[in-house]
Amino acid sequence: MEGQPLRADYVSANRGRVRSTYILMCPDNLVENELPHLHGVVAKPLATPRALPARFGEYLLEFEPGGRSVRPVGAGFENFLYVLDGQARVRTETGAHKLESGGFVFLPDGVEFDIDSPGASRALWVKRRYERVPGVADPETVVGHVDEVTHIPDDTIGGTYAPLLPLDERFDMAMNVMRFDIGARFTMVEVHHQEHGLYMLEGQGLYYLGDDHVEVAADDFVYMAPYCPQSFYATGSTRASYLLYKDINRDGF
Ligand code: UGY
Ligand code: MN
Repeated sequence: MEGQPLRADYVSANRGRVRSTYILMCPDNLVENELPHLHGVVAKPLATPRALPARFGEYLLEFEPGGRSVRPVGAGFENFLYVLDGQARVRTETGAHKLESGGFVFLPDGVEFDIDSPGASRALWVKRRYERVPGVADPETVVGHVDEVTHIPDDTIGGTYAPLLPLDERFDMAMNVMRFDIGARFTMVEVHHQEHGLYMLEGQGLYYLGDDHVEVAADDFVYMAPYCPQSFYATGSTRASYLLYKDINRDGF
């Protein structure tokens, strides 16, 4: 009507999606939560078993300066922490680890931890119940940095993948950093029985998920259910990379 301003605020800019085989969550979609014993820490759940059939949890933790656990956390799970920016300190009964951006630690089932952040920082926390197999030993603690692991070229993804954890059968989860030069793309559409939690670390791209082509960019998260068709095409003007959770070395029963 004449004289009335357009109500542009009615137009949704939402990119988030929930489909039967995947979920896309973008920074604007994330809701602030609190987790027990973490003070001065905003927790943004990315994946939990409430999402489709997810068998793992993944959280974005945003630490205020001095944010910390006030008693050990992680009981009953194996836990993986990856620092996105800033610095976090992780302590267990047997060790203390200072993690800078790109630093990570894997703690096997039975190892609880304390965490604190001297300044503002962000970290990803991935947890799952360990699937113990008779005759297979438990995995050990792993500490490292993304710049110190081997980035292996892989024709099927058109980029490189860097396993942050050993791929041997003691481990039932993989955490890989996948990197793609501009224009790189998968040479196949994967369909597999494992699930993924994918956190975009940098760059952007077009993800084929289920029956859709979806644009993704830094700080987006994608949950892919088992059997979700998937392939990636790096479309930005800088390198794209993501941190990928995958369940491995178990039969899915
Ligand atoms: O290992 C993988 O399944 C990996 N190539 N998948 C992915 O990046 N979507
Ligand atoms: Mn895959």
